[in-house]
Amino acid sequence: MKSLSILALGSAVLLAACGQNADKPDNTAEASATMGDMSGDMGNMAMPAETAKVAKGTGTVKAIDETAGTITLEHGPIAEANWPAMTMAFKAAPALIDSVAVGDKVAFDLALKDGIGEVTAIQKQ
Ligand SMILES: [Cu+2]
Repeated sequence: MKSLSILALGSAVLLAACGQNADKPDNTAEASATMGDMSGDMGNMAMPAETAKVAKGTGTVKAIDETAGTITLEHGPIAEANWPAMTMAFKAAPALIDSVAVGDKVAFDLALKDGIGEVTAIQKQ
């Protein structure tokens, strides 16, 4: 009888301990920190391969911002990005920005990531 009740007591304590562990704020924080790290790593590795695609477009240079590293293009529809014609600013490398002027009609390549396009090539037409 004695040993039985010790066993029962023992498992009750174990169960309580388990419940406590699961609800411990420390555990939760650890778990979400790990999740955050994982998704950060996955994001870095997976995004370029998964979502970067190249789109081609034509348009007119409306503005150039060398400080921000952007070219504003009034561009025609870009099917690859599901974009209608519009005017918007794109990131671009300094060499590309220097190669065009406001008012130029241009053909350009875009690298598309997460719905954001970066000009990777641009030629005056
Ligand atoms: Cu656009």
